Amino acid sequence: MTYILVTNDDGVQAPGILALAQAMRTLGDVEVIAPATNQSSSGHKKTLFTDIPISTATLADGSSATAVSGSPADCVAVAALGVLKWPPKIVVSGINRGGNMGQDITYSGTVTAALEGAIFGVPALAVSLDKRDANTVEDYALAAQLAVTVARQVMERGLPPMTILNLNVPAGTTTKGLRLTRQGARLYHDVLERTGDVLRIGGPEPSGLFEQAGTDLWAVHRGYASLTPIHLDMTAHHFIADLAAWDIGEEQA
Ligand SMILES: [Mn+2]
Repeated sequence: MTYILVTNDDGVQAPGILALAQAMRTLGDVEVIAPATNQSSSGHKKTLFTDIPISTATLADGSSATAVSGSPADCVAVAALGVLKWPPKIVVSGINRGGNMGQDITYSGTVTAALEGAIFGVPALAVSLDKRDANTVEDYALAAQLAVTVARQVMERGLPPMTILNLNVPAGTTTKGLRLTRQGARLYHDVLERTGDVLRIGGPEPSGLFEQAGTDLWAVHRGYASLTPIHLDMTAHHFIADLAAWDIGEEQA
């Protein structure tokens, strides 16, 4: 039987992971391994040389899961290193409460858990719902359905090395369809709040450059689901020629 690993960053008891796990069961056997608590915005954190407690959790539908007191990437790493059967056919991460578009993907534990799957050589899909107040399993129904459609193709076709897919779904019960997109540009509006020696980063929700056609933010802003292929090679190829002209003692080949 095909085996699917499901994780997230909102925590093992979040409604989005339950919706995702239930949907993925239509494609194969599902194991859920996820952070014990909300690890949103934890980035690609990996816990090394530090204890990582695990426990068994029961989801709201009575199914069991593994709860990890670590980061989303830790969940995938410990699964790969022997906690669970390995490899799965696919790692699916989400469904995140809130979109992960533009530069969000570097902060997102949802996306970085998928990237960890790619590092361990398994095709991976990150799924996010562009709705910050999605608090019921029903809120995630459409995103879960789209995740099944994309995951089925990934399982049939595979993905290139070090490549994941990033699926973002607009709020609501329908979309205008699916767009293949490139990573767009978020605009953050962070505000530093200070109480004596205690700092807090707050402020309004981020926005983005919604008019850049063909981007993730452009598509979701217009009611389309967005699918972006993401690569772990972050080299700025367009800057290499200019950088070569710097006076930094580079050895010529
Ligand atoms: Mn999250």
